[in-house]
Amino acid sequence: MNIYKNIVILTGAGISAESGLATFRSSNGLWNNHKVEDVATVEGFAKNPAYVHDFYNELKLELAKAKPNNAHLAITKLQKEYPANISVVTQNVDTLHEKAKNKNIFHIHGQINQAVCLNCGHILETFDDVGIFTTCNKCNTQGMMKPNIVFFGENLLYMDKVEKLLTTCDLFLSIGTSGIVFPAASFVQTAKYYGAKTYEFNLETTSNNCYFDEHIKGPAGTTLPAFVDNMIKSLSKN
Ligand code: BJW
Repeated sequence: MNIYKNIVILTGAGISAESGLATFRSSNGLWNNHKVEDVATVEGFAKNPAYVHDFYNELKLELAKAKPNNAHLAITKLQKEYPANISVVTQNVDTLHEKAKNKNIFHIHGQINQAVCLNCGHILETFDDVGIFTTCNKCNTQGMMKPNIVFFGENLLYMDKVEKLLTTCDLFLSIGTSGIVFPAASFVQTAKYYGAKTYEFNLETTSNNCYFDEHIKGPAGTTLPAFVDNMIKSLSKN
């Protein structure tokens, strides 16, 4: 195995599945009983913010209880024991990467434990309920807080930084994402174009499969720790 210097790890809902969290597009998916357009779009939030807040307040309770699994912990090990710049670009709004003590985490689709004030841009960090009566603790405006979740039609967070990481990485790992949602779905293409070796860890082959050099099929909680151990072992062989 090569020795890598700059590694980007893209994660999706599948990395949290073994922590008991539902993915989005499985049969019992996260949006079960809810229409995507009602709870995950700018228009849905504008139409009925109270409904959207209720949805995310409920999800927040569930995510707060979840614990990181072996896949999150494998990233911790890699970041501790492998001498490279290793960034975690996550589409997940849960905080399992933080709970596993991963470093250099970029939540491109937002975070469940944050709300953003649409009046002044202040980010409120809380696991408590947020709603249409919440007052911003910076500008004191009431009713302008939005869950800090990137809805369809909104720009992603940290994209300038992420673009730089993608164009300079020599290893790109995609873990537990269906590759359906853009622009995250195109990150592998960018990384590959700029010369990175690309790996996909998933239960199944995704629609993005032609951009991956290697597919590692199976639950990430098993496949990723084995892969990380091999990477660390390869250091002593070089
Ligand atoms: C395991 C496993 C185990 C299970 N081990 N694996 C270009 C072309 C077409 C459309 C667009 C485009 N560019 C932009 C768009 C529009 C849109 C889009 O992508 N639409 C598509 C649906 C076609 N994108 C946007 O609007 C984005 N914004 C944007 O592009 O801004 C610029 C712009 C603005 C205005 C106009 C045009 C452009 C924003 C996207 C925001 C996504 N937000 C969400 C929801 C947040 C709300 C919520 O939390 O409820 O983020 S969508 C949802 O999907 C969530 C996720 O982060 C995201 C990705 O899902 P993920 O993580 O891949 O989960 P799943 O369930 O799909 O897959 C899980 C995978 O894990 C599966 O493959 C399993 O097999 C696997 N797995 N267990 C390993 N144990």
